[in-house]
This record gives sequence, C-alpha cells and structure tokens, in this order.
Amino acid sequence: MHSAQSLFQATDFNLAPLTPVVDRGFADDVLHGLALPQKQLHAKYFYDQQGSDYFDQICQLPEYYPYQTELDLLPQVATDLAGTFTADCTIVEFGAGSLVKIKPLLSAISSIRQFIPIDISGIHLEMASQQLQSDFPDLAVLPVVGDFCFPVELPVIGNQQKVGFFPGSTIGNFCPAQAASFLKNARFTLGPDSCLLIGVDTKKSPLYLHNAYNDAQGITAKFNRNILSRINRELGANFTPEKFEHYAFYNAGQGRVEMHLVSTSEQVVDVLGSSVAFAAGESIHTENSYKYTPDEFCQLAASAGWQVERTWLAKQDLFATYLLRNRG
Ligand code: AVI
Repeated sequence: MHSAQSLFQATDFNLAPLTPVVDRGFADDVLHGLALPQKQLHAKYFYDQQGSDYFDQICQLPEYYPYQTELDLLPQVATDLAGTFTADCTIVEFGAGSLVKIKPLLSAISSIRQFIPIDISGIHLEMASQQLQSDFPDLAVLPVVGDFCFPVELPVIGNQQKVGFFPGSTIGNFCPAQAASFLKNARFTLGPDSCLLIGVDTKKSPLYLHNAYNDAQGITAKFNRNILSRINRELGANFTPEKFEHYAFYNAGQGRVEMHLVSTSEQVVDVLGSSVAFAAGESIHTENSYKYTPDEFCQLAASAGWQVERTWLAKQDLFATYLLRNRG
C-alpha cells in the first residue's frame, strides 16, 4: 500500500512538478466501479492502515457480535481439533488482520510448527506478526503480503499437512460465485490432503443484523467513509467524505447486509482527471456481507470441492465454524 508520503515523487531531483505515483490496480478498480450504473467500490479497499484500525475498533463494539462470538467459540474448536491434528502441521491464515484468533489454536494444538498469515495490509501484518512471534517463540511465523482473492504462492514449507484458517466470516464479503472461487483457490493454495477451518456468519433476525452494522458510536460509518478518504490520499481525488452518509441494511432476498455511501447532495468529484457526478441520494455500494444457514454453506463448500467434516455452532446459533476437508 502507498502511504501518503509515497504518493508523489519528483521526476527530477531538483525540479517540480511532482508526479503522482498511483497503484494502477486500485486506480483502475475505482474508476471502473464509479462508472457503473450502480456505483460500487470493492470492499477489500477498506483495509489501508486507517481502515484496519477502524475495523479493530468495530470488533470491540457491543453491537458487532460476530467477532466476540467467534472468539468465544474458538477455544472449544481448538480443544476438539487437538485430537485431529496430531502430526506436525502448518497453518495458513487468509486475511489475517490482527492475528488474535489464531492464538487459541496455537495454545491448544501443539503440533502446529509453522504459521503463514496472508494479508493485503502490509504494515498491519508486519506489526501483528512481530508481536505473535514474540508471544510464541518456538513457532515459525512467515507473513506473506498478498491478495488472498487469488491463488497465493506460499513460502517453501516442507511436507507438513496444511490447514487453512479463514475466520471472521470474511467469506461473506464475497458474492456466492466469488466465495466458491475463493474456496477453489484455497484448495489450490493448500494442496492435496489439506483442511480449512472457516468462520461463517449465520442468518438471523434482520434487526439484530441491522444493529451490528449501524453501531451507536458511528465507528462503522467512519470505517465506511474512510474508503473515500483513502481514494483522496492515494489517488489524489477530492471527495468530501462528510457529504456521503453511511447506510447499511439487511437485504433478505439476497441474504446479505449491504453497506452504501449515499450522496447527501448533487455533486461532482474529480478522480484521476475523471469527473464523477452524483445525484442527491445516489449511492456507492461499498460492501456485501452474506449470511449462510449451515445447509447453504455445506452446499457452497461442496461446489468448490470441500467436504464439511465438522460443524460448531455458537450460542443461539449466532455464528458457525466449519472444518472442511479437501476432497482431492
Ligand atoms: C470483515 N468482514 C467480515 C466484516 C463484515 O461483517 O462483513 C466487515 C464489516 N463491515 C462492517 N462491519 C464489519
């Protein structure tokens, strides 16, 4: 990721003008998304340093049940898995974030020798990996900065069994077709005889879901608007984030929470030389968060070549963790 300072570089050491150095992939995705009839931005772009910090704050909110519910479930999952994974193994975490949820597994499963966290947010990953390494000095921690939406090349790790770990219901941020393709890519990344331990949010009361994405302190709103600030910082755009309202609701037909940023007035924004016009009330669709019943998730996993071997449901069925096995 580019920091604010790395955005501009002098083409000649003593002369202006300064040339913006932009991440073309990010720029192309933003321009493409804002040109669609329903404007959209890819949710993976929430997670620059500031966005990752906001997400950590969301996880501490009383309304945002998925985080704490999964964290409370994991010690039981880990104890049960200690009897399954008895030979030396390597854990590969997709979208590793702050590396909190791996700790119950590392504490309970003594056969874990290596840990490979993969995350798109390099600085965040580096800091969290250093901390984890000092907490578990006998573990080999091998962070990989990368986009886990695609197959990822792992460091050479020998012949140990590989176990993928994808907590947090991040799979819900993909549409079902993308989720199936993530699951297929994960099979490819992890290889034959692998397993995948995955956390998936369940369908539940719309009001409960609504509150989780509309917290009283407005942190989710800040997280949502930060994507516009990031586009300003990294692509030199001139969004006024306060002129966009956070709007999140459960779309029961689609089985997903949708997040949008709604323009509060008619306005034109400059993004990399393109003028992007907004009508008052027009939205940018910034995130989907799909929820799955256990049956729906078993079908999705099967369509990608995984078999559900074990299911753990949290209290009141608020959240599920599944152990999947690669059917080869
Ligand atoms: C990371 N992901 C699973 C979160 C979710 O619930 O979809 C992101 C999030 N968006 C708003 N609050 C949290």
